[in-house]
Amino acid sequence: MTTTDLPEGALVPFTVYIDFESGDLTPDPVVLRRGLADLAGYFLSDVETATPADGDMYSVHEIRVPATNNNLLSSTTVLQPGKVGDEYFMTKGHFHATRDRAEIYLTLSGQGLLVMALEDGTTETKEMRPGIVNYVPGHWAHRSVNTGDEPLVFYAVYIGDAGYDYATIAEQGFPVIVVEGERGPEIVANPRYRRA
Ligand code: S6P
Ligand code: ZN
Repeated sequence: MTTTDLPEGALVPFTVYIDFESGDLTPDPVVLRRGLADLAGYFLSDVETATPADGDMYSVHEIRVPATNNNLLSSTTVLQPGKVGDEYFMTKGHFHATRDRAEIYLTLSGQGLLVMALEDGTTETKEMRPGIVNYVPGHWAHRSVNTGDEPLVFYAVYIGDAGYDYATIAEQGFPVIVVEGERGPEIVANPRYRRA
């Protein structure tokens, strides 16, 4: 089949392999790597106090298709274990720029928590472990947190034109944070949360 045979907007079917342990794709266009410096200001403590302190926090590996609402974008995220102060390593977190766009997370390896929040400050936190599908409806900001000792690897599928609004979370934070308590992970109020 030549591309001239395709209906408008259609793509040629393709296949990608995902290594569930590493999160690597084949083929693998890694689109994003975020280190401690990129997360400066996201934790209560200074990122320079992080353990481990080697600078890497997470990578995103995307299965690329045009970012339009007739396509499903998808990616793996590999979030390393570690802490900044008492807070576990986490993603920046975002609302979708097109607020009503939903998303699905399937955890492939590791363990963690998925923290979600509406703009009015309502929160929901759900477990992430291999086999769990987390449905993130539109309008919910979402952040994943690695509460384990191994990389947290998950596969996310989202409507192509969802986009990213990082600024709201960067300014306001999430209403809750996830810290290591005496008996494991604890979800506590974020003293720095500012509602719009
Ligand atoms: C995209 C989806 C994920 C995140 C990734 C990194 O809609 O939610 O692929 O982009 O987990 O998190 P963040 O908050 O830095 O984009
Ligand atoms: Zn998202």
